Amino acid sequence: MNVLVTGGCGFIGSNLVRYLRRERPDWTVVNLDQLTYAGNLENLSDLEGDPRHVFVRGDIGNRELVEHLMSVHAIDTVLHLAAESHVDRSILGPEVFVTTNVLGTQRLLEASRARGVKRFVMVSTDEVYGSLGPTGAFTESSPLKPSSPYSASKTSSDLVALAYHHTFGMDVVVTRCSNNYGRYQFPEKLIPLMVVNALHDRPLPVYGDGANVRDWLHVEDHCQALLLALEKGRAGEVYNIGGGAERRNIDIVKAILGLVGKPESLIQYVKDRPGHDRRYAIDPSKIRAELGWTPAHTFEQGLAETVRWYVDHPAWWERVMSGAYRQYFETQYRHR
Ligand code: NAD
Ligand code: TDX
Repeated sequence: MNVLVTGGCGFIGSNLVRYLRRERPDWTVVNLDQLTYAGNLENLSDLEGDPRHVFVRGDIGNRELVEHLMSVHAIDTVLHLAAESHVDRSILGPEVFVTTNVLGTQRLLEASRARGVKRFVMVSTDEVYGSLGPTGAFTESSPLKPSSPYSASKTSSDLVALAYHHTFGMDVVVTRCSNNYGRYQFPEKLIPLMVVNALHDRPLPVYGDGANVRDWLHVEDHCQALLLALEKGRAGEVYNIGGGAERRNIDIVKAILGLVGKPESLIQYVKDRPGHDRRYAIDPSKIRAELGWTPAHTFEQGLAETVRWYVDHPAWWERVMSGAYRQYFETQYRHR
């Protein structure tokens, strides 16, 4: 098998590339990534010299490039993760979210259709369903009501992917997962941001009253679910993936402070995120019943391990936050 993973230098993508190399050692993984601020080849430095991991720097929206690499590497399957992924950034500047997430995805689908790929897995998000009240959970048939420019762009790409199945008969599987956490997450997202700020004795900015709830999924459990969706999912189907760990933001922030031994006086309540979704919760019955998926990590253990990883790897987050590694990489490219 020759698999194209898009966004393989980002948080989930790099964990997924490593997971695939470990679990399916005879597959070749071609990793197409533009290396935006969120993508770092350093996330995969342990795979340097691995002949079955091929990195290509480029834009999913560059049809010529995508068709060329699909043909050169005889790609038969696509796992599509590349996206602009941060809600707050989509509020500051929505345009690139539509360009990458919607148009980029459509172009990648078109190239995949032309190539006749056997399966296209579209990694979507639970944010397509919008916000929940205090009870209930999203099922695959919950109405789609995205709130932010980010989630609206993901909903559009999710629906375009399903349209390629319904209209053109392409083999597409859509997954909608909850909030991931784990190693190599860029420190703009809640958990790594709070760890890094706490380690620097900087204020921890909690939006609104801190009582917004997210359903947390360990990135390795997510990778396992994606491989199952790829190998056993049914074409044209949507699968929700959730960790079954609903937590209030403020409780996570306090747990992180406890783990790094810093005082709660670092917590600073700040102005709420505009349009902030109150609660997400996932009903993962379908993927459990059909694909036999169950998460292996408990949240408390996974959080403690993740926090420990950030504490032990300051050089990683200092470099990715300063863009130092990307600048080095770009210099290397210019000289070639
Ligand atoms: P990330 O921001 O860490 O990584 C995104 C990657 O995509 C980066 O490596 C970036 O360089 C690359 N990229 C961006 N634009 C590109 C383009 N035009 N062409 C090629 N590559 C490009 O994101 P993540 O958190 O790893 O999320 C991966 C996917 O999972 C996204 O589609 C996201 O919407 C989805 N998702 C994430 C979460 C989460 O909690 N992180 C939850 C649900 C769904
Ligand atoms: O500084 C902060 N303070 C704060 O209170 C940040 C960065 C976040 N928050 C809150 C907002 C959310 O309620 O924490 C919660 C989690 O925020 P994010 O880490 O930004 O994630 P979220 O907005 O929930 O979106 C994430 O999950 C769904 C990913 O970023 C998306 O890519 C994914 O689709």
